[in-house]
Amino acid sequence: MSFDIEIIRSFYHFLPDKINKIRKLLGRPLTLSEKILYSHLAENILVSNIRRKMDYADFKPDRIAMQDATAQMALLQFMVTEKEKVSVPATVHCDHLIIGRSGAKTDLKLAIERNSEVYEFLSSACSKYDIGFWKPGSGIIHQVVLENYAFPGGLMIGTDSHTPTAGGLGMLAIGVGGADAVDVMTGMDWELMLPGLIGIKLTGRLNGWTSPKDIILKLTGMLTVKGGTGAVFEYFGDGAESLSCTGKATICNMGAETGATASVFGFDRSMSDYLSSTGRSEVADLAYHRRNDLTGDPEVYAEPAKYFDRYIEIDLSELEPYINGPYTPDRAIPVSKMKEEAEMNKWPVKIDTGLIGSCTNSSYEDISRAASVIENALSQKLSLRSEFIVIPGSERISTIAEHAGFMDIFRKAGAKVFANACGPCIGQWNRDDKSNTRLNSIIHSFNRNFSKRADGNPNTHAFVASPEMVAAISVAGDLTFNPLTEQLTNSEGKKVRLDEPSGKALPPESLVVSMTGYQKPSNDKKIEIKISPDSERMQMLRPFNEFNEQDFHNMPLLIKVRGKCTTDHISMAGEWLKYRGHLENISQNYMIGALNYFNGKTNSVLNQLSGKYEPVPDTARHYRDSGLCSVVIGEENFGEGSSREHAAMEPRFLGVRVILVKSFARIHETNLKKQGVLTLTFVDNDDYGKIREDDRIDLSGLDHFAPGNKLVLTLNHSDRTVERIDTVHSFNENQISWFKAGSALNLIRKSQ
Ligand code: MIC
Ligand code: SF4
Repeated sequence: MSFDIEIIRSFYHFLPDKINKIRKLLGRPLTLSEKILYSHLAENILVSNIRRKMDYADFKPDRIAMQDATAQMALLQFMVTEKEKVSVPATVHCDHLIIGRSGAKTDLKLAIERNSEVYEFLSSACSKYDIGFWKPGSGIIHQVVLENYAFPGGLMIGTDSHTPTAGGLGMLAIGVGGADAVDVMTGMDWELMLPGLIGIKLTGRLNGWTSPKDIILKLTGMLTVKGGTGAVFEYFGDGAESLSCTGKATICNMGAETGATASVFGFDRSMSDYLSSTGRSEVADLAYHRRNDLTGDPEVYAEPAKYFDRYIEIDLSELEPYINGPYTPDRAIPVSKMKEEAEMNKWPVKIDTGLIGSCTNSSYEDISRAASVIENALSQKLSLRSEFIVIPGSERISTIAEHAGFMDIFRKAGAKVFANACGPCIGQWNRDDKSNTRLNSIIHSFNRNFSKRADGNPNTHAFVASPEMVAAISVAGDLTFNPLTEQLTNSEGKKVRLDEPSGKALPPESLVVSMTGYQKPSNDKKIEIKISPDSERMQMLRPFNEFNEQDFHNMPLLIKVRGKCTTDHISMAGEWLKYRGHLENISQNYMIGALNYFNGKTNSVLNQLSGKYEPVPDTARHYRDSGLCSVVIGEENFGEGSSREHAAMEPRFLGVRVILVKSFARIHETNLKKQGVLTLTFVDNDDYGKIREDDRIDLSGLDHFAPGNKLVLTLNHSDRTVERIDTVHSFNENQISWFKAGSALNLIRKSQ
């Protein structure tokens, strides 16, 4: 079945004409990213007037996807607008709230019991507002989108940072906060700063133990967690064409770890095969007829340095498997160097658990290659020395993997199979080991490995690798094992070498997989969405206050964060996921993971009113309830990671009005602006040092707040000295009107 087939047909019908016009207007050949972005521009925007990384433009996405942990807030905001139905096709996917413990069946049952209030809210809101609903157990948002909705040349947004996964099927898919989704659901255009373009040419062929995951692990190491900020990665070259569609999706998924806005590959055979294998031959045929418009122009790929802002080349034939970590996905270590690194850094080398799957690596190819490693190990009388957990990305994948016998191989080796959901990837893992501080290592094929992410233990060293490498290392039980060069001792005391993994891109036959977990969109106006005022899980939203200049005087410092501050530090996931529909309750986790610059502790800041060190959320509330707004200071790439807008709504709810940092991650900055928080960056990063723990801060110049102007902060130190620091902002006219209205949502309500 092909969803959206009429929309896709009509889009392809008009595409050549649109692209010819754009090419003529710009007078040069086009990259694929430009073709997709420009063909989705809102009518009033002139292509030649927008400059990359400088100008905002309005777009019309084809689709919106939301997952349960972010959809709750998105839909609560949508309800405030009082619209009758969504203006663009949309889906909600129940994947984040399922805790992995003993196995798919029992875990799913428990999740349905525990989260019934949330699932009912989401399901009835979907039926009321014309949104497709994927029930718990149906799969992880990005995998389900790839299997059902993504199409080459399309543009979509999703309330999850790994939305770019659909780039593996040639779609430009961008992660956003819920408030952006609300704009599009209400029929407004979607605003984005025109991204920069990074061209990545892949040459040669993967071989032996290397896989698509290693390409992105290497690239993340090269670019770091902020190197892709504000850019689209466009992959091309004969190496790119040699990869499977799902391998491409893995690469696009993890582009998010460099801060990239999106990643995309041009249409090719692998995509048309994948479309057919997932029951969408019709889309494959339509795309084939538009193949030249669904890839970059040949002149661009012949002289990439001329058309991209940056150009990188990777030879796949020379690539080595990588293991990235611990604590950050950009610490890229080739497998041959792991022994040395682990020894030097004294990392625990015994691997407690290996985990494969997630939205990053759940394809038939991934599962089949990992299964081949385990099967080969068993046949050579080796066994798993680590606990091994498989997390299939979707009902479709688990059905196919079961049918092919892969799950039996895993089970025979003693592995556990969890539900088709995020599970341990987002801290939804009830680890048998209850200790919350034990020093240990795990290895997984997910994308993120920030501190405490998988199990809440700050001493868990999490490493990221391909599923086949995770399988091999779990057999060895040792982080430093290199399957390319080393042997293992089997149960008979013999030295044996693991064979290279083998697998296929797609299942041999196209299986018809039932979609038991899907509920069709409907627009049933009779449905009443009820939220009990006593509920702990859901709470109706109350609008934030409009701009009042007085709020920006005499503001105490809430926290000056030292070092890395991801959205996991700002609004932790794991057990807190249960409050994603309740702003007041979830605000109790605000910044509890961030390090206070002044005392090196987490969740302990000076409360200037009580004179004591207290938890961050309590201190913020104390200030707010005493009529004071507060300020947060941070360092580089502040808010990297997730799209969760709770990380932006919580500070606003707690009275934080100014966040001043060295640099922001894209989605988080937009989320803050949408909620009416003033996002500022230092003109001189050394001024970070000037902010003291007991400062009272004034902000002047807001009466002439305009695009491009500087704003001056006055630091009133307790010794009565005063210092001034210059800051800049990136608000455009429209965003300034959100700020003045108190939030973007207030502005939508006003315009009704
Ligand atoms: C993640 O991988 O961090 C998440 C959990 O999927 C988040 C979304 C969320 O916090 O709900 C993301 O990537 O955006
Ligand atoms: Fe879920 Fe993990 Fe993927 Fe986020 S990265 S969508 S938590 S599987």
